[in-house]
Amino acid sequence: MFDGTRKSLARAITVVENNLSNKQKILQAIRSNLGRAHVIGVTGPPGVGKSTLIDACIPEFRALGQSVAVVAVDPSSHFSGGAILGDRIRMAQHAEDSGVFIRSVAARGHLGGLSTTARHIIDLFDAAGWDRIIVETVGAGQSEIEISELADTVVVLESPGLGDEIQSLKAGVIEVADFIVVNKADLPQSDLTMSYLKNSIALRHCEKSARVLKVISTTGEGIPELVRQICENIERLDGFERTRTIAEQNRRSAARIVAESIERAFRSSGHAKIQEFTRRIQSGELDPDPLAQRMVRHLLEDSQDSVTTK
Ligand SMILES: Nc1nc2c(ncn2[C@@H]2O[C@H](COP(=O)(O)OP(=O)(O)O)[C@@H](O)[C@H]2O)c(=O)[nH]1
Ligand SMILES: [Mg+2]
Repeated sequence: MFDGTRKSLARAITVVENNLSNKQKILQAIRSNLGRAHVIGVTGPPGVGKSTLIDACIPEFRALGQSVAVVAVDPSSHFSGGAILGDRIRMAQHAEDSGVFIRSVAARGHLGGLSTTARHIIDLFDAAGWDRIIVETVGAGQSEIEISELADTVVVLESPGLGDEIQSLKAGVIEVADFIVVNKADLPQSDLTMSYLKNSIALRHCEKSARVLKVISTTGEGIPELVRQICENIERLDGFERTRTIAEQNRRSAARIVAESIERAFRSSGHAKIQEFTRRIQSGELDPDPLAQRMVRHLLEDSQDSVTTK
C-alpha cells in the first residue's frame, strides 16, 4: 500500500498512470493527507525555457531544506522525441538527491492540458509529504487557467519580444500569474519587454498583480531572487489566504471534473440517448445551448432528490 516512501510513490504513480485496479483505493486513502504541499505552476510557450528554469530553481529550494518534486506535463509528441530526453538529461543532475523527484507525464488531453492523471500524481506527491511540487505545462491559452486551479503560485514565462510577440499577454494569462518571468534576458529587448509587461499589468487592474522579473536560466542569473520571492509568496499564502485558495481551487476543480466527465460521455458514449442528441445536433435540428441548459436543470433536480433521500 501507499506509505509515502520513494519506492511506493513510484509504484503508486504507475498505478495511477496505467489506471490499474487499485487506483481508486490509493486515491481514496490519500484524500485526508492533501493540501500540505505548495504547488508551483510553471507555464509558457514551448522553448521559452521552462525546464531550464525549473532545473535552476531546484538547488535554491534544496538549499532552503525543501524537498522538490517536478511533474513535467508535455504534449505527448515531445515524449518520444529529443525534447523530453533533453529535459531528462538536464534535470538528471539532481538525480542523486533524495530530496528531488522528477516525473514526466503525458498530456492526454488537449495541448498542454492537465490530464486527470497529472492531477492525481500531484496529489500523490502532496500526500507523500513533498514540500514543493513544481508543475511544468505548455502554455496554450486554456492551460494557464487550468494550472491556476491547482497551483498556489503561478509562474508564467516569456522570452524577450515586443507587443504582439509577447505570448503571456493572451487573455486571462496575466490575471492568473503571480510572477511573469522574462527568461533569456541575455537576448536583446528584455528590459523593453519588462516595461511593456509592467504597463500592461498596471492597465488591467487585476485582483492580484503579477510581479515581473527577468532571469537567465542557463546561467542562473536572477534565479535566487525569483525563488526568494516565490518563498515570500508561499509564506504570505500560509494561513487564511491559503485556506481560502484551497477551498476555491477545490470548487473550481470539482466543476472541471464534472464538466470533463460529461464531455467524455458525449465523445465516447455509445449510449443511445447521446447518439441521438449528437445526430440531431449535427443535422441542425437541435441547438446545443438549450439542450445543455435543460440537461443541467435535469441533473440538479436529480441530484437534489438523491441528496434529500439519503
Ligand atoms: N539564451 C538563453 N537560452 C535559454 C535560456 N533558458 C533556456 N534557454 C534555452 O532554450 C531552449 C529551450 O529550453 P527548455 O528549458 O527546454 O524550454 P521549455 O520547452 O520551455 O521547457 C534550450 O535550448 C535552452 O538551453 C536563457 O536564459 N537564455
Ligand atoms: Mg520543457
